[in-house]
Amino acid sequence: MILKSVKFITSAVKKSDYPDDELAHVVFAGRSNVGKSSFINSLLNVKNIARVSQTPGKTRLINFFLVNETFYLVDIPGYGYANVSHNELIRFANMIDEYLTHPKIKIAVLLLDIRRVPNQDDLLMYQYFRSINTKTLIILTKADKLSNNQRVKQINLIKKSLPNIMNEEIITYSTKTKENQDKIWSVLETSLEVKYE
Ligand SMILES: Nc1nc2c(ncn2[C@@H]2O[C@H](COP(=O)(O)OP(=O)(O)O)[C@@H](O)[C@H]2O)c(=O)[nH]1
Ligand SMILES: [Mg+2]
Repeated sequence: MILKSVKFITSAVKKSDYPDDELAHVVFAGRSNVGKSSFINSLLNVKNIARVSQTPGKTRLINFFLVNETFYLVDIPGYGYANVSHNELIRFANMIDEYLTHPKIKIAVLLLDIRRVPNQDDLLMYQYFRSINTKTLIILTKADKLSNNQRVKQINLIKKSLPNIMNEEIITYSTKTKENQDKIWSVLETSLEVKYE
């Protein structure tokens, strides 16, 4: 895949803020600190496009990036923040729920840390995508942090915790080695039903 352009489009809290066109969406979700910003930057081969999601005030918004003028990469806020008030959590959950009903979502990429067993928030997110029949790709981040033996063990543990997961829906990644980058793009391209050469 050749990246021609990546542009930050907007930050949204509600429906009326979303881009108003027919382009496909690819959603990226994951617990905070799972490596989501690093993954997006690495996948797009850019130094810091996901930086927008980290600037204060935009961290808890839904950020839209337009890729190759063809589809939106949608970065939804990392869940599982500590020190967030109950009201803030509810507001946040409503904002995400509302977005996830968007009809143009073609695939959801759920990031999980390869070293951890998915927690309740991760499982909820996974079940949610399943329940709305959204195609899901699980990325196991920070794969470089484990030995080959540990990896196999963790992949099996994680798979066991995800009901009905298929082998081809789970791919390891590392920003250090960029392993499986082509494979990931190819899954995304297939879901988007377009070919970027
Ligand atoms: N070794 C290693 N560290 C990573 C990798 N991906 C992310 N990190 C580190 O994990 C931490 C959290 O990453 P960040 O992208 O900010 O996570 P986010 O909160 O999900 O956006 C940072 O210190 C990153 O450098 C990876 O593939 N390998
Ligand atoms: Mg981030």
